[in-house]
Amino acid sequence: MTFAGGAADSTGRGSTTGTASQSGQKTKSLVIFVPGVVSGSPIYEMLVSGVKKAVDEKGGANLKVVEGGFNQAEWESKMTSLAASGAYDLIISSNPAMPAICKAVADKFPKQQFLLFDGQLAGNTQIYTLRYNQREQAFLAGYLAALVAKQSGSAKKLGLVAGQEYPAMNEIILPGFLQGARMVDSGFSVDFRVVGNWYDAAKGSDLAASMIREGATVILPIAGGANQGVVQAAADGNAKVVWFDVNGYSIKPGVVVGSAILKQDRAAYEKTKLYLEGTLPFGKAELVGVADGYVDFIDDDPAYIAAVSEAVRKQQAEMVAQFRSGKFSLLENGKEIRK
Ligand code: RBF
Repeated sequence: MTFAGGAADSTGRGSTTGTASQSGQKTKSLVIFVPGVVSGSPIYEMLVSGVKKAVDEKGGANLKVVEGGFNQAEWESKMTSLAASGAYDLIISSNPAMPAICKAVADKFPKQQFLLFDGQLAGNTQIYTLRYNQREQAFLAGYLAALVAKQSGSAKKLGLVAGQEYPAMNEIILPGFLQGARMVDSGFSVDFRVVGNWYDAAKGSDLAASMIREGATVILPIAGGANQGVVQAAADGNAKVVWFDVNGYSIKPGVVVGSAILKQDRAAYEKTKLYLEGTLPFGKAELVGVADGYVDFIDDDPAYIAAVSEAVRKQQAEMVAQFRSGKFSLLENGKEIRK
């Protein structure tokens, strides 16, 4: 008999109705492979906290977190080592590059299962993926950014600082940001610049400062640890920032004027829980957006209310309400759907 040690906790004395031990299932071992580092990348922080919450709540499972670091050339071999060890029932990860890497590893290790977020691969029975409608997320960021820029009376120019170029950035996020801005005024353009990694705050700051000199008034940083540099340059240059993925208002109140978020913590919690319950639909690729409750714009934070005029907040709220109710939605290719 296998002892389901993971189900025990400090209060586990006496008559707890442990699920894993009683059903005779073995303790599950889970590992989160972070493609980068956790610190400075909220999308990874949410991944870890959501998975941890599910594991703590369900019991009967072990969890390890492994940071893959910033050398992307090493990710596949590191992932291969995790699978080859045979130590983990489930490998969890997140970013658009992971499905292809995990598919290659899955082919070599047919028993290894994967739970992947922020990426897409359908039809592989070892892999489940969930990604977010980032056209909607970026649209809401762009709409607010343009409202703020327009109200300030400055040039119709926004900025986007990305860690690197990748298909979701070039084909979904950047065009979505521009689409949102142009819904406010068709004269808007976006100055797009790339740091070249996900950590260099000095480079992020230089790029943002240069954009600001050339007329950009509101900047969207999507560059992990380099985002801090963008915020500093905006504060120094009297520009504004729209945050992505999590609530960023407290990072620099008055400078951060919007937060277009993903609920990756919620998704990671829910899908890990399904896995532990034995009902995660491997082979499926899901896409979730604002109306599903996984993408949103935070408009009730006191720092947002303090930083942004009532007129702008009202217009933004009307747009957000349409997305939340499902009256207005966007396909990832930008097609507008009105119900
Ligand atoms: N986003 C981060 O915040 N930190 C990272 O270290 C990071 N690394 C990435 C590496 C690759 C290869 C790709 C394609 C994307 C990466 N992203 C990273 C972006 C992330 O997947 C997502 O697009 C953004 O967080 C916006 O939601």
